[in-house]
Amino acid sequence: MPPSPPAIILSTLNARYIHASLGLRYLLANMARHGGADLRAHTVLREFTIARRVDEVVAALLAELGEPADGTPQIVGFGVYIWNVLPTTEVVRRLKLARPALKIVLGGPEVSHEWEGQEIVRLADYLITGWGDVSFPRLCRALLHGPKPLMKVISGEQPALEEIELPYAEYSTGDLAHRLLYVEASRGCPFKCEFCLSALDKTAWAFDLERFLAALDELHRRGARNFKFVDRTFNLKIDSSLTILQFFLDRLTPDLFLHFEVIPDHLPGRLREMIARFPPGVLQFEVGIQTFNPEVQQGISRRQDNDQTCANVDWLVRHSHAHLHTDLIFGLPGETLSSFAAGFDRLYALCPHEIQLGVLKRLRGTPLARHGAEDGMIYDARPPYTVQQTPAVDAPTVQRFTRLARYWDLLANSGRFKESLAVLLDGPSPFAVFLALADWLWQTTGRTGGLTPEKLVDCLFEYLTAVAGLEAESVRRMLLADYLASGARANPACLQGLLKDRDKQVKWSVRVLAQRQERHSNAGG
Ligand code: B12
Ligand code: SF4
Repeated sequence: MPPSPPAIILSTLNARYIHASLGLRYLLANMARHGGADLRAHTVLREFTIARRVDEVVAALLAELGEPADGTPQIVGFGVYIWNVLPTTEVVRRLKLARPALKIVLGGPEVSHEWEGQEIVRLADYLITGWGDVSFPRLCRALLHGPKPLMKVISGEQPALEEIELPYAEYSTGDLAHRLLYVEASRGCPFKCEFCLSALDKTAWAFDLERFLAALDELHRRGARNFKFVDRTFNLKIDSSLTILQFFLDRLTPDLFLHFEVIPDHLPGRLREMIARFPPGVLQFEVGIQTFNPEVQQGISRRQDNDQTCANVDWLVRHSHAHLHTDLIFGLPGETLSSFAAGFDRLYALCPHEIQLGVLKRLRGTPLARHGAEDGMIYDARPPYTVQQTPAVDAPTVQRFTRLARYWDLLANSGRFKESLAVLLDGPSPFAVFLALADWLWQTTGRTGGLTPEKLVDCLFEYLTAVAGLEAESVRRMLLADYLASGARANPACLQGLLKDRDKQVKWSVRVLAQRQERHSNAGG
């Protein structure tokens, strides 16, 4: 007998394969407790990526649904996010055309707010806004066994966290081996930054630590070594942060990797001591700074002690082995190009490992909506709703910055041009220098995509010699060291001849690297 088709499919289009959906695993893990054992047995999880063609997603789902016995209802639940709402809308449209009786249930942050008028909501049968852990199983139970739900839009129940089953057993062996494992010690955030969806949360709710760590222990026992915490503020309750870090310190191995999002101005001594105990390569912190401009911070209700922030970033860079990703947002209400530049320069001086440059987005439901068109804030109407212009920054400047951010990723955040950029950006305003380089790159190449590492080497050579006026031979040596250290092995035009005897060059670059690392560790005290 062929296996009977599932009654319920949980599906989503992830940003990339490496990102496994934690939200859907919560729903799956709670099917038995809040829907009934029979429901769990008839539910499957099917993830795709946004790179997959819509017709292939539809075909895969239809094949999975098979031909149900007469009258048996089937349900597909979609997790809808800013990165997948457009293709998911098409998937839903085609599924409903192919199988009108299919019940489509939506959930996720993109359809939890301002859902009125959204095409995907119009096409679907049901929408659960907010948390779906308990409400989705209950809705499925009602759809399969009655009574028929009265409302199309259901406000997701937000139970005490003890009533939610943890989802970690739903990570498969394949997930453990190949994907980022998202984990969550707490939900929500007590802060109110207006551009952020978490500003809508009343507070942060913490899962019982003992229960959470037991689940992590089980994951670790199954071989998981790569954990990405989705907690909005990992360093909110220091006792919990310490317990979690100690848990990993007790299981320290060279392949362990931990990612946390932290607020920048809260790093008390005992947390510093704990962080300092981790060797290189284990900790990665995402440090949201967003802006150093106090007026802008006030305008978006973001509380942040800038001096404390700088002191903490400086301490982390100098005294810990944590890898720091710091974030800045361009286009916040009241931020000008020059005030942003001042913030960038202040951050750059602290030498974080990466500065991630984002452009403001007006996420559905966020309080940022109060800074609207009547105040001169213009956003793209399509996802991801990026700001187009503000009273302080005109549209060409936003586009100019967007190009700069792309070049910054290629040249700085890629880590491919460490030596060369350090020399170029050494001066009173690294931002101004990089902006000039970005403008030149745009004028010269006319594109921000499809630039190979070799093309970038040649562009930088031309810029550093012809525009910045640096001496050609020393520029060549710097670029060569960077190029070899990056591991690339093709043939940029400006390095012709120098790459002939590769073995010799590789040894030379290893020596340069060793000297550089020595310099870094000395600088780190
Ligand atoms: C992991 C993550 C990512 C991953 C992608 C993950 C993936 N699966 O592909 C990466 C790092 C790529 C990413 C990128 C971005 N992200 Co992101 N990301 C997150 C993060 C940190 C965790 C998501 C998560 O697992 N949460 C935990 C689970 C339990 O919550 P949940 O997913 O919301 O699921 C619950 C409910 O939504 C609901 N639910 C979910 N699915 C379903 C399905 C059904 C049927 C039902 C009924 C209910 C339901 O029930 C779940 C349990 O209660 C969240 C912040 C956060 N802590 O939530 C931001 C978040 C989702 N991201 C956000 C944003 C804005 C972005 C970016 C645009 C940021 C940027 N670069 O500017 C990019 C876009 C990427 C792109 N390619 O375009 C916003 C989302 C806004 C939105 N409307 O979707 C969030 C909420 C952060 C914020 N600022 O507030 N992100
Ligand atoms: S930006 Fe960070 S601190 Fe501010 S509300 Fe969002 S999660 Fe909380």
